[in-house]
Amino acid sequence: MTIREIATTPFDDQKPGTSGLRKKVTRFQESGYLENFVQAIFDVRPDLVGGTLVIGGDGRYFNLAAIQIILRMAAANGAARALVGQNGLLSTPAVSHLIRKFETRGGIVLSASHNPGGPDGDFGIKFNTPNGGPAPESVTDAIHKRTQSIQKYRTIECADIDLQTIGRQKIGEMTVEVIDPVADYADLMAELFDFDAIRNLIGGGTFRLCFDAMHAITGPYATEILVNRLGAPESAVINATPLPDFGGGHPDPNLTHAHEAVELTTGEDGADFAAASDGDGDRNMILGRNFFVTPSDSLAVMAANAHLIRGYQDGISGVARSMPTSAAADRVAQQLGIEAFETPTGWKFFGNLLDAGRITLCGEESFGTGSNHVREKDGLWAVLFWLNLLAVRKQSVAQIVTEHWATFGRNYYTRHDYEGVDAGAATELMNHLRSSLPHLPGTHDIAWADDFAYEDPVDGSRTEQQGIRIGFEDGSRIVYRLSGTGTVGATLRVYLEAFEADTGKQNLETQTRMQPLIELADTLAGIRERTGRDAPDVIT
Ligand code: VG1
Ligand code: CO
Repeated sequence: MTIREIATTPFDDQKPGTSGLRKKVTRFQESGYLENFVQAIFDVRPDLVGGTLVIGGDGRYFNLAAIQIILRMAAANGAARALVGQNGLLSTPAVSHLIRKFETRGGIVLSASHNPGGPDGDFGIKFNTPNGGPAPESVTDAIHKRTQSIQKYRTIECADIDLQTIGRQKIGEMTVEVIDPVADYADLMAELFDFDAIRNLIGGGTFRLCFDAMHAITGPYATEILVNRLGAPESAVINATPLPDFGGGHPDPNLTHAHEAVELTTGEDGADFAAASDGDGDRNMILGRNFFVTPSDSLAVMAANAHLIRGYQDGISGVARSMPTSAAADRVAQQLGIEAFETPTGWKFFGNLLDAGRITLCGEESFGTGSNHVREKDGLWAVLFWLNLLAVRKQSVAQIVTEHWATFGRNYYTRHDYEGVDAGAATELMNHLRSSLPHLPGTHDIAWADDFAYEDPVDGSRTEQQGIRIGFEDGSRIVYRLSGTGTVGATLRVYLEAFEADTGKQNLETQTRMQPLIELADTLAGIRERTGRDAPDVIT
């Protein structure tokens, strides 16, 4: 087989965002677009020559075509071996686990996560480093820089690899191993959690659970783990077949998009437990009967109860949360006498802390929780953690969370998203806030205000302009930032948090409780006026 060098010219929009490069499928289908980015990865990671690479994606439209292109390029660039999920499927946490388990030189994840799929939807690509985690900014910056001057990419002429059959094939000198996407991951879960206890809980005949895979990657994983290994009825996993367009849905596990799970838990005879995950399987939403656990609370509850779970029974070293995530986990860390970290949005910022053993658990308000078992957030891991906890504590989801609030106080929390707003108007809004920072303290009971910057305590790297934070005298907080994962216009995220220690006031409806802060968020930033929007598109 002949290796070919194809002349190409740079694209000016290949800067990775919060989690890899995400664009419309149609952009990725342009000749050379995917190839340039992939070649840039090989150009800045010379250790991939002679090494093994994990490759897989969430099954969305263009996944299979992209994998064939990447396999040819990997062979042409001298990789020795590629591990590929059967049918091109691998969840993001499973990729992370495989990189670590087989000590590969990295992995390529094909996903645009919760963004809609299909020919008119979104696609994405991300490189993960040998620790299993998303590449840090030093690496994504290098890849981006390389895309700006790229002149050729390498590929090989050969027939498509058969991705349906498990086993070994060859492209030139490179071995392609098509592997079971689920088995290794399911084994890891069985090590961390008490499957016997969970089986007793969900196989007892009275406990009712539902997992919504949203026609995305977690279907096969949930079926193997919850049904085959833990004895849940097959009907407990809904929308279990991954589809290239996610059945036309929006695979985002929140109260708006995962409404089926919400409805199943609503009412007096609602299910005891329901959960959902996103396109690539790294997010989770946890629900009890008539009860929604905010992701920020979920992290805090996990930290407070980790010692009850087999994989964490020796205690946790520390906990980290992304900056916009509520401070609920910080209160737990304080009581446990462990370190708490506040990082910029995006899982890549947890990697160093996990590698250094400074933290065991970490999470984001955006329905992401995880631990040192991999270097990505992990949707099914969170579901199993909760099921294990319910089995051990023999209480309902609502009881566990309300007891948690009684002990630590409640951080009321909500996020308001304004999607697809005019990019110029969004930038002006942020600039206006940035310039008003020095004048804010002293007005509206504001105690402090800043533009969040993070200095990584492990490698000393500094990341600036990560969101405007406004803190109030009573501990409340408003955060504004622009999304780094969207593909159309700008998305403004407004994060609101208020602390309540009084148990008598911990059961109010969140939006009602937060109304004064919501109003003030608009007054300070001029959201309605600047975006022309009367209300947010999504409230979580
Ligand atoms: C969003 C979330 C962020 C998360 C990122 C990737 O980013 O807010 O917390 O890490 O998505 O998650 P942004 O920049 O749009 O706010 V996933 O499941 O899309 O890989
Ligand atoms: Co995701």
